[in-house]
Amino acid sequence: MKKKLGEVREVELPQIHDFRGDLTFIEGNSHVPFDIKRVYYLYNVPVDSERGGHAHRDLQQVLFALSGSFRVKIDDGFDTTDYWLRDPRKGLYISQMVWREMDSFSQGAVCMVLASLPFDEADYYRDYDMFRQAVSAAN
Ligand code: T46
Repeated sequence: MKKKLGEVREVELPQIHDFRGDLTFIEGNSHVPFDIKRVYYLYNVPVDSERGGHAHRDLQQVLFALSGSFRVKIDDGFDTTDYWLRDPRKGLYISQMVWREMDSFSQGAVCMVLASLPFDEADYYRDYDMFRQAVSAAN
């Protein structure tokens, strides 16, 4: 039986709606399944840009489209799935050991990412074959 090392799932956040507009909030270890150690965001992204193209050894993240939309292509070493992020209340949780690529950014799209760890280049698999070898080694 195949042993997946990673997990991907959609996360839905609370929304407080009144006549002044909408408010959504995020609490670590509650709405996202980790302590939030870092927040970063992608903006001024050209519509033909391709980002990602890596996996992480330990890092967990949740991605949100705060504005606009984009596609996240997921590969856990066995299966591939495309997700579209376009609703600021709905995020995509991506655990360690999941390859992700992002494209099809709409004009003005803003991607906010909540991360479980500080930035560490050593945590990245930026070579797809090395990522696949690591998944195979665990099976
Ligand atoms: C991911 C997707 C969604 C830093 O110095 N600190 C940081 O916190 C980050 C995220 C990046 N950087 C540096 C590393 C590179 O020299 O910024 C440069 C661009 O990073 P990268 O090419 O990894 O950017 P993306 O958009 O391809 O990927 C990023 C995250 O790195 C990645 O974890 O899942 O956003």
